[in-house]
Amino acid sequence: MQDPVDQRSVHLLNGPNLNLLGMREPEKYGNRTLTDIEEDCRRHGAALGLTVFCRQSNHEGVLIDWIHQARTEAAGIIINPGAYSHSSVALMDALLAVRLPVVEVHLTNIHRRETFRHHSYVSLAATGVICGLGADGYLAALTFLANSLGNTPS
Ligand code: CA2
Repeated sequence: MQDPVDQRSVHLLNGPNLNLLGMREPEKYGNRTLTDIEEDCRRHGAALGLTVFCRQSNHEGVLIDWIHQARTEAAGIIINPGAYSHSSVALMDALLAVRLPVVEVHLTNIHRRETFRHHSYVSLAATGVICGLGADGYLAALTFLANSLGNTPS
């Protein structure tokens, strides 16, 4: 029999090009590297009683495999799908299939940017969407999941 899902585990997934954070276009995406942001998320998650597993990929299929993996290992998903938000029906289908709480995060306010960024397929599978708050958006997503999963710090 499969192990029960760890109700305190959250998988944080970042999509294409987000490995470049802090190295290019700081005026748009900020100075912090993805490693900095992931460390903050693990620390904030721990204070909320959550274990946060962080991964980034530039490949759609890899992200889909990780979403499937979250089905049996995580209580919730936080995902910044990058540009795949605006194109990937496959990511949307994967997120719908796993039936977990999903928070979609964008560093920038996608509604103040080019028209093609205004629509996200992933939003159709998300419990909620946070955009425009920079890296704080990930922390807000963790706070939401901790509250909705009923976790308390140990
Ligand atoms: O605002 C966001 O978080 C986005 O998901 C970022 C994506 C963009 O395609 C989405 O429309 C909104 C782009 C990620 C690119 O990341 C970079 C980071 C540093 C330097 C260059 C790109």
